[in-house]
Order: sequence, then structure tokens, then C-alpha cells
Amino acid sequence: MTVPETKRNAPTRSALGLGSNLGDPRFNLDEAVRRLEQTEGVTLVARSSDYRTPPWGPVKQDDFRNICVVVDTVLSPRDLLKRCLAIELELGRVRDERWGPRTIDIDVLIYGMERIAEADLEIPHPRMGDRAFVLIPLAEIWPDAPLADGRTAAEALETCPDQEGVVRLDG
Ligand code: PH2
Ligand code: MG
Ligand code: MG
Repeated sequence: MTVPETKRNAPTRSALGLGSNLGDPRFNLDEAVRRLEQTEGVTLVARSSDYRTPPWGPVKQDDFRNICVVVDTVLSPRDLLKRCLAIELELGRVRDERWGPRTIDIDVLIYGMERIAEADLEIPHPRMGDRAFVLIPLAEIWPDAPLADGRTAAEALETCPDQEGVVRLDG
């Protein structure tokens, strides 16, 4: 049976986290968002402000510029991930050191209420609940975003460490 045009799967509200600390981070983020917007099956709902964020993790490196976007998508979680990884490559990302500097990183944080635990795809993102560089931009545009532990982004932010270092940028 063919599915009529009007019976397509309803889009799923999803959140992506983007970060850059190599090359021209502002350009890299803008260009990544532009390419997401141009992706068939992906509609941009909201983009957060840009934030300057201290590098999280064991690697000594420059500050990051981080944003979050909310999209509605008819792509499957895996196809959404694939598109994010393709955009990373298009923008010249070279996968090097884990946690290390990157031209652009695009992580699928949330995909509706779905929970996925596969080696290369964990949704909701398992480490987002204590990372100010994710929660601050996410709570700005989607305070009710559902995390893995049942809290919302705004609730998790109440106890999230390292918020002082995160600075909202005006342009
Ligand atoms: N990404 C990492 C490691 N550390 N730190 C900040 N501030 N922002 C990031 O996006 C980031 C990080 C690995 O994905
Ligand atoms: Mg990533
Ligand atoms: Mg990441």
C-alpha cells in the first residue's frame, strides 16, 4: 500500500549541540546551521545564542564557541546523525584526539522521547546533564527538553557545575 502524502510520519522534535574551537568558530557554526536548514526533512525551530565556553575535559585547548539548535525532523535518529557527521566532514573536520580541538562537532542530544543505546549513538546524550556548555544554550531555547534521567534541561541547570565560565556572546 502506498502511503498518501498527508500520512507521512509526524516530525520529531530534536536537539543538537554544536561546538567549534578551530579555524573560524563563528563561521563554522553559522555554516553548519545553514547546512542543517537546507537538509531535506529537517526544519530549524530555534537557534540559541552563541556562547564562549571553557574547554571541558582533559585536553588543554582554546575556549569553544557553543550553540544548541532545536529541529523538527522526519529523518530517523541514525539518518540525522549521519547528516550531522556529513556536515562535519564538509566543513573540514579531521577526527583526531578524543575531546580535542575541532573545527565543528555536531552532537544529537535529544530525539523526541526516544532512548537509544548503541555504540555510536546514545540518545539522550549521556553526558549532557552536567555540562554547562550544553545545558545553558539548550535551556535558553528549550527549557523543557527531556534528559535521560527524567529531568528537564532547566532543572538540570539548577545543579550544573562550571556555569560561571560560560559567557553569552552578542554576535
Ligand atoms: N566538546 C568536547 C570536549 N570539550 N568543551 C567545550 N567547552 N565545548 C565543547 O563542545 C566540547 C568541550 C567533545 O565533544
Ligand atoms: Mg560529536
Ligand atoms: Mg561533543
